[in-house]
Amino acid sequence: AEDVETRLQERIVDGDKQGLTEDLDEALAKMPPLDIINIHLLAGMKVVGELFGAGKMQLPFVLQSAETMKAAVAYLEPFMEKEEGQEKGIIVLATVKGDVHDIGKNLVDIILTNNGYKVVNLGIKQPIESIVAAVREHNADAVGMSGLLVKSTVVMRENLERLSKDDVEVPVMLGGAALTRHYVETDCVAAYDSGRVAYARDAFDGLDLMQKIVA
Ligand code: B1M
Repeated sequence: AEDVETRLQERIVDGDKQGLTEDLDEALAKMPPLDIINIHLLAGMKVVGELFGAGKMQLPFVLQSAETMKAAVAYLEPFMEKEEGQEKGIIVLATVKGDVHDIGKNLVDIILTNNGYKVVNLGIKQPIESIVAAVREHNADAVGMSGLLVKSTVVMRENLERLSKDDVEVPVMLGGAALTRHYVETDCVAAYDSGRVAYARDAFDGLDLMQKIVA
């Protein structure tokens, strides 16, 4: 197909890893790795979400798209600029209980890590107990919760209630496609009276918040 940008987007939609690295190399000659991810690969994931939501794509194919996305991100990661020097702060990051979506969370991990933060990435389907334990163990400066399902937005609010109950005061950032800024700034803020909670629209927003939290 046409230009490399279009081909990459199509690879995500089709879940096609054959020749992926060659296309990524070609794209790397034209633009920075984060642009490849944020503009072209995510455009493909958006199409996948639309097709799946409309019943035009079955789950196993969505999974193949996700695996292609992960392979591409893993390939691009070493090409990203890394800030050297002192560790700027520690964040515990997790996809919440009941939710397996982790591509967005892992992008947040990469961007924070490359910008000098230590990320304790707990993985997917994490109950609040594990998050609290990790905060204590690592003496974390912040918690990041991710989740893409509508029901995860409820889990996040419940998690915040639990943090309040346990007198955890660490700042929290929330991200994921089903969240809205309004929900975070009303319901979630109300649920977390012992600490601060903020909404991150994307991974860069997350970096911005982290910079403010540990400033
Ligand atoms: Co699922 N899925 N999925 N899925 N999936 C969605 C989320 C869905 C919207 C698709 C649709 O219907 N159109 C829908 C949710 C519906 C809803 O709740 N309203 C859905 C569904 C229904 C499901 C299942 C229930 C399907 C089923 O089993 N019948 C099931 C859920 C299982 C479970 O969790 N218990 C399921 C499974 C899967 C796969 C396993 C096949 C796969 C995930 C693979 C993986 O992650 N390892 C998958 C995928 C790939 C998607 C879509 C197509 C793409 C998600 C994605 O990776 N996007 C998705 C459609 C969509 O989102 N529109 C969909 C790219 C990623 C970079 O974006 O994670 O949003 P995102 O991250 C963004 C921001 O949100 C933000 O930064 C990133 C960009 O910089 N961000 C943060 C995210 N977390 C952050 C945390 C932060 C800060 C920013 O700080 C802490």
